[in-house]
Amino acid sequence: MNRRNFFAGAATAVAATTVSRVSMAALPEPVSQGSTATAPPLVPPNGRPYNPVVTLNGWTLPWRMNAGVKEFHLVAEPVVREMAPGFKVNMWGYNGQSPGPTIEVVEGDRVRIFVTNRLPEHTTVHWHGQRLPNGMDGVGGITQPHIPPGKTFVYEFTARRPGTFMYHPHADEMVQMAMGMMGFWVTHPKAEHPLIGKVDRDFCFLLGSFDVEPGSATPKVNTMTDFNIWSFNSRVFPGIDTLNVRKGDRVRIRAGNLTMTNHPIHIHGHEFEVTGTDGGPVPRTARWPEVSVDVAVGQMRQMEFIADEEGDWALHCHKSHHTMGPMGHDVPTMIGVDHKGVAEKIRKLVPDYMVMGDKGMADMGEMEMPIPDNTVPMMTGTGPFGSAEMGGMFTLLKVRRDQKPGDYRDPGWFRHPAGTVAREVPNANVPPATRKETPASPKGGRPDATVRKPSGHDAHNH
Ligand SMILES: [Cu+2]
Repeated sequence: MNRRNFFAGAATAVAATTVSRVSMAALPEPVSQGSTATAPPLVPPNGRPYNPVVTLNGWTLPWRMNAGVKEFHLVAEPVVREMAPGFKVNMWGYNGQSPGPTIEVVEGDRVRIFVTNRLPEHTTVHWHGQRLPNGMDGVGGITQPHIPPGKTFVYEFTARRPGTFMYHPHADEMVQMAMGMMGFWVTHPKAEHPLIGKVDRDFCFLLGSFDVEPGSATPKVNTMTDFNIWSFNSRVFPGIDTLNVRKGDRVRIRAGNLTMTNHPIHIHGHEFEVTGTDGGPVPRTARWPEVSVDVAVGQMRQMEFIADEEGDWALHCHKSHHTMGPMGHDVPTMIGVDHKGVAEKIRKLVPDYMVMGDKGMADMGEMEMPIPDNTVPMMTGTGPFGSAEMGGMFTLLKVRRDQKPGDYRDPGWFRHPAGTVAREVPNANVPPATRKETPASPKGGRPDATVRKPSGHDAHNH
């Protein structure tokens, strides 16, 4: 994405939706987003000033001021989200995209949100983490009637505490969240806050999971835990934009988890502190350095650090199967199995048959494997040194000394200073180990090691 497209795209992609303007006359005009590019931060055109966030492969919902109240218009509707170039999935979302647009307000703002339901079934919106009147909490059947298809409801409350929040339906929740209905909400502090520091770059994204059969285009909605697509803001590597920062920037990354499992989010090259959760800012005395933070189901974590090491640093979920595409399931472990001859015989019956993973799976990142239409490979992406062998929840933090303040353009690949890249040692060749060489061990220990059974407890009890 170059600078020109970055700004031009953001300006032109925001257009009126197909919701009838006549029936919506009294409401703020709904704004829809066609682009999956990361929109530049939305500098508030009115209301109290704040430092806007950047939503990874997403955008912030514009509002109108009406007698001192910030009015937003969310439209719950079927959308097509391009999860990676060429991989389009039929989802449900808000205002043209999944996840929905980020809502940004200031502590103390009176907020009115119109929610129009264009889904084929009823819905609600729950404002996860907010202090609000009980009847605005969005739990269908409990705190409000559901919003029927075709109807518009209005929520109104004061954004009482600053912090990072999320929104999602509390109606047919398993189906609607499996289809991609979720969004981010940031309430900025109204003044200098002792626990909310100023940052130069403020990124946010939601962790998502989907079960899309390779070759199909609609998530399965009855999947409970066995999802096969792991996303940041409904995008998968290499479709996730990089987080581009200037060396020395104070960076905040806010990640919320609306999947059905936990995600240890790991950043290379830097230590961060968790400065806030959806419960609010963390007291300074309770912060400690980390390089990974587990974001449990329904949680939000706010990571902050000084980006003081130049380079292209991986930023990913540390569950290794969450950095893989949908072909990662149901592949038997073939390491150490000699396929010689077998593959030829099978190929006579199944012309496309390929031997997978007899030396590990690294070569799958490079092979041009035939895959069904409309999916992504299990391991993919190319860097300056070859195949990245990644997928899913993986992107890069790009730290550059010459990145200008406020410039979010991708600076390209890092140019490593001479002598700072791991390299081959010449004349030190050894063949890979073979199974024959590996000494057999009858009891599972190393044959030359003395095996001592721990006394006093059952050795199997580990
Ligand atoms: Cu994960």
